[in-house]
Amino acid sequence: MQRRQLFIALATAAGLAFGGATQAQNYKPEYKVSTVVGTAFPWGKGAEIWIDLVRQRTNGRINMKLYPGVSLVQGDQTREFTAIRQGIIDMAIGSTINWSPQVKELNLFSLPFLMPDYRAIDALTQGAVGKDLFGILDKQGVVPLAWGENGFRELTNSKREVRRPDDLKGMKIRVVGSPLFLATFQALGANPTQMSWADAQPAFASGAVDGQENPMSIFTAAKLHTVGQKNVTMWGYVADPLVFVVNREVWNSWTPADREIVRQAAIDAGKQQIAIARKGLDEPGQPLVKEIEGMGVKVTRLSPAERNEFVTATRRVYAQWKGQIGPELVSKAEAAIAARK
Ligand code: X2X
Repeated sequence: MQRRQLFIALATAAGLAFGGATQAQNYKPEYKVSTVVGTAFPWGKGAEIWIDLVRQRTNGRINMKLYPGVSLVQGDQTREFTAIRQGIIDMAIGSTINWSPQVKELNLFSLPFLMPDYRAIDALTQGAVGKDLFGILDKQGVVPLAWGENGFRELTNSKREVRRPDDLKGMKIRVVGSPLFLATFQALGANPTQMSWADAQPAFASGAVDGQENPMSIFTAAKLHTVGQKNVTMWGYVADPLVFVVNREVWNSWTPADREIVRQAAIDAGKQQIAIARKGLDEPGQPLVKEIEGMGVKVTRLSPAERNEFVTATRRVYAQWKGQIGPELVSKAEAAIAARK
């Protein structure tokens, strides 16, 4: 090596080392990751996978820490999205339901009986509609990276078997998030009440509310059968995807290479998380449902005609909210679902 070349090589190495050090100085010692539920749930497991992948792939440059129970916003999950924008939260895996008060288009997934099966969810999140929604989130000031899944939300209660809308009459049902949930349950003749997840569990235990709707993986991990929820109706009326996001300023503070690592880790974690969320539900015989029946829970499966009564009872709410969400986006979603493989 000639002296000049040697000099360049040394200067480059020093520059890299120096650059690395400056870079690391801009990095925070810890990045706060918000979720509603912890690692006993598929949702929290997804966060754990993301955190571990990022730590490994950045050699610890990006150190994420999980704050479950939306503790960074005192348990008020409908304030999570605003807190991410403000930088109170650095990173999050959030449910579309919880962010829908700020991002009205996310109500799409809460339109009653829009998505008949898992392939319908995929047709939206993995297709053009998913891209549109990421564009909307981006415009609202957060950086969306990947999709995950909470799941199809089934109806549970402590009172009686629910087979028809009539069975819901006067039942006090806990819901979260946007007014669309209130409208849906009012249309069904129930008495919905909005409440955070933190407040809901004691309310089931005390009998202050009769019922709720959540994915079966939440039901089992939270042991809702031990707080009186002895009746389950498998109606799959809505499903909430999860979204992996980063606060915009935090994102901009990272090197392009590290951004790519965090994005790819979110995509990988999201895929694994969705598989965990569907475990026992998207396979023949639905072993998770059998497990729940084994806990002394009455599980009701609706015939197509029975399910249709719930669909009919909520059609007006669907039509009204299609207008509020954006008729174009909803029509695009309907077409993607109709064309699903
Ligand atoms: O509060 C709920 O029902 C939960 C845990 O499913 C969400 O955060 C949407």
